[in-house]
Amino acid sequence: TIAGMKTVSLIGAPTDVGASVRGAGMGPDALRVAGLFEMLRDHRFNVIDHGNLAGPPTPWTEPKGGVRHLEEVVAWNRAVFDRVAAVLAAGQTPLLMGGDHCLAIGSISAIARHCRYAKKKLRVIWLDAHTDVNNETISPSGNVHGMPVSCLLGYGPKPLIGWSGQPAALTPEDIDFIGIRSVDNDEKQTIRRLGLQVFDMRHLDEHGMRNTMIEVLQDVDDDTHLHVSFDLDCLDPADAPGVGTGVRGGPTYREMQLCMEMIADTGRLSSLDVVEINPALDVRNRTAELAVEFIASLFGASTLAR
Ligand code: B3U
Ligand code: MN
Ligand code: MN
Repeated sequence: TIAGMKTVSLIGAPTDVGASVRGAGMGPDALRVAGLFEMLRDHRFNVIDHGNLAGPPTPWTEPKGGVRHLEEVVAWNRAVFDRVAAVLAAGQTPLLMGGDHCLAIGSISAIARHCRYAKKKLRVIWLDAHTDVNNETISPSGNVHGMPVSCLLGYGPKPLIGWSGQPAALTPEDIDFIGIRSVDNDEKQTIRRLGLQVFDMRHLDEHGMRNTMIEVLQDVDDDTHLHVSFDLDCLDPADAPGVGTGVRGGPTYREMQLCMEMIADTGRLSSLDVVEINPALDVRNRTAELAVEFIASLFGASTLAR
């Protein structure tokens, strides 16, 4: 189950401002249609749907200075930051419904600030096919959804840095990546330089999800705020076709369920991003429905749980 808190606050951020493929802005409603609210309520959480945040439309212009749509990315993340901060201050559990993954900058910056005041250790689990550790100097695309980790570590476009009140919201030890199978060449250097903990698909193949999660979760304790940033392209596109940048060879349905259940078992899950669902590319809302199944497990709904 989740850490001490019984009220889950759904926050919709309907934008594809950090992506290059249109459609992730429809993610929040896809999750609502897939029954996210009802699922959580049926599992006896108090749930508040805050509706959707407002922000600028996506201009679909070319990158400037290595970044696409910087001004609009800042505006959306500001809205996310403020709402996530308010939800945490009210003692509730924020569940950000994206939107593309650039929104993790606002979400995790607010969480990092909260953790500093609440004297909690922040641990982030990044479920993704990609490491999202590009920045404006190395990104091949200029899309900010490939840069949130870098920004949170303190390297990236100036207007996106330092929101947590510290130069960096996270240190490299605070974050573990799971399911990785697409990393750009310059990202590889950054990963090595910073010593990022990347559990790629090869690691999962060789060690299995169980051993991997034991390692990831070993130092989670009562003072830990566990945040999961769940990019649906972590899954195999055969299971989750509704994503903009799918990469084949992801964890199986069963492996991902186990991952979610083992996180749930810690009892420390305290916030969640669900991002990159693209209903324009989906098949009968399958990807949002799958997301709701995994979120159920993450919130403690294992087969035999009562
Ligand atoms: N690494 C590539 C591709 C990418 C990253 N995140 C997503 N796609 N969703 C980039 O553009 O940074
Ligand atoms: Mn991502
Ligand atoms: Mn991804």
